[in-house]
Amino acid sequence: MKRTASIFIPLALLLLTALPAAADDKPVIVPMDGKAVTESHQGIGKINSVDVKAGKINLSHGPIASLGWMGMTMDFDVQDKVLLANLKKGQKVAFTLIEVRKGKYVISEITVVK
Ligand SMILES: [Cu+2]
Repeated sequence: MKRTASIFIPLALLLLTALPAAADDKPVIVPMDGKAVTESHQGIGKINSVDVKAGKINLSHGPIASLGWMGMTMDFDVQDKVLLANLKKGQKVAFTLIEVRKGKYVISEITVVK
């Protein structure tokens, strides 16, 4: 009796956990249109100015192939002003851009490189 029960309890638990999991599979599927995935782009640049209050940084950046951008000097908004806390004019940086709305790219990550 004891032996039988010890086999059936794990089996019953397996069934109980497996069934709801199978039912939940559908909503978890990642849509194929890619909207659930945030595409990001990598760039390298040199800092011309930093405005922590405004959350802006001016960079002279190299080409960003994944966006079809040539190298240029421009202002970027940052996703979080905290990203600018320790950055200074003249530093070389590696940064990541994400598209927050159509055609609007902001810096989501930025680190000083040597
Ligand atoms: Cu640019």
